[in-house]
Amino acid sequence: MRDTDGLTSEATQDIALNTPPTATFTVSPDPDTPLREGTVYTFDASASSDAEEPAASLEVCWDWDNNGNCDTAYSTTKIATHSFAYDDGEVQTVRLVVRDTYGLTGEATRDVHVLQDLPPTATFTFTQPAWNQVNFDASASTDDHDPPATLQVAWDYQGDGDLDTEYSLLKTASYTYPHLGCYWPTLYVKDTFDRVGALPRPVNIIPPTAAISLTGSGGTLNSIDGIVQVAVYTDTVGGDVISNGLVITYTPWLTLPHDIMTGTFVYQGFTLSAWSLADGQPVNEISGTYTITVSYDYDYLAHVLHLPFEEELELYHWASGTPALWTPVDFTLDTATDRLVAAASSFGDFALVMDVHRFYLPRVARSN
Ligand SMILES: [Ca+2]
Ligand SMILES: [Ca+2]
Ligand SMILES: [Ca+2]
Ligand SMILES: [Ca+2]
Repeated sequence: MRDTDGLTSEATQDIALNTPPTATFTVSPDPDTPLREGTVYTFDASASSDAEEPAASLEVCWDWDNNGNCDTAYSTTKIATHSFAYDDGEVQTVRLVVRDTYGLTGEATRDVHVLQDLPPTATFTFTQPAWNQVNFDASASTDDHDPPATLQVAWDYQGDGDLDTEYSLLKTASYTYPHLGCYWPTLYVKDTFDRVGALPRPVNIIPPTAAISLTGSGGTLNSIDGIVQVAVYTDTVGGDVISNGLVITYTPWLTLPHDIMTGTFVYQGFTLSAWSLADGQPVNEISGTYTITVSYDYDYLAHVLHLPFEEELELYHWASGTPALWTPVDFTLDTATDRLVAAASSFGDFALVMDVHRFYLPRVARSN
């Protein structure tokens, strides 16, 4: 200061000047090298500094998406981890905020490059060493990042949406189906990022065609998974044969796919060609009208297989000729005794058909 006389005086005072911290951080692994989404990065702000105070007293917060709002609370802990989703961007910017004890802040940002991680491509083959046994092999499944050996697989054998196995590195499985039908077993493949790819494939669980040739005078036929009961009867009046008939009982029925009758299951094609009556005379050599009665197991079909089947029953007879045809045979359904009764004027190949494909397929979204 200087007064009007030119005299001066001086004084000094310490002014506390505070400066913002210097923010800096490292990222591991290298954020400039694109890595699959989900990779866990370690962020280390330990090298941040301040002119007035030690680093230990500085607080940091992390703004993972650089939207101006910290996603972590301020903390003196300088190390944090975070991972990124590809959906949020191929390049994502992380912002560090460093705060000194006076509340001044410094900031730094780094870009992290992210690669998409797709679900595995599920694929499998299968073999059927027996008609109801299926061996599955998913080893050809692949992933965009993980080698096949690290992929885990699980199986839904029916395609009903419920997994029947745990996830496992083992790529093969085997299953024996308790019931015939067309199933959509579904493979689920999971990569190390827990992304899951799935594939359903249709599998027909159908017994092989049983050769049904009614020969001899016995009353039973051995078939693939059951016994067909056959009975023959003859009505006579005054020693003359007036009526011949067969009763066929099969529980449960076999099924066989029939190319000619597309879209249906054929239950027990049976041949009535060489049955002998008690007197030794072959049935098919007796002229006239024959009664064919087929008994069905209502409880099994309706309550075990849950088939509303009775209205779907059809009886066909194979008519040779050019072209040979399956022709429908009229019949009467006796729901009281669970029998189907038809009259035929000739023997040959018959097929009992249930148009049940609409009901019996498992609940599954068809891929076509
Ligand atoms: Ca400071
Ligand atoms: Ca944020
Ligand atoms: Ca993947
Ligand atoms: Ca299942």
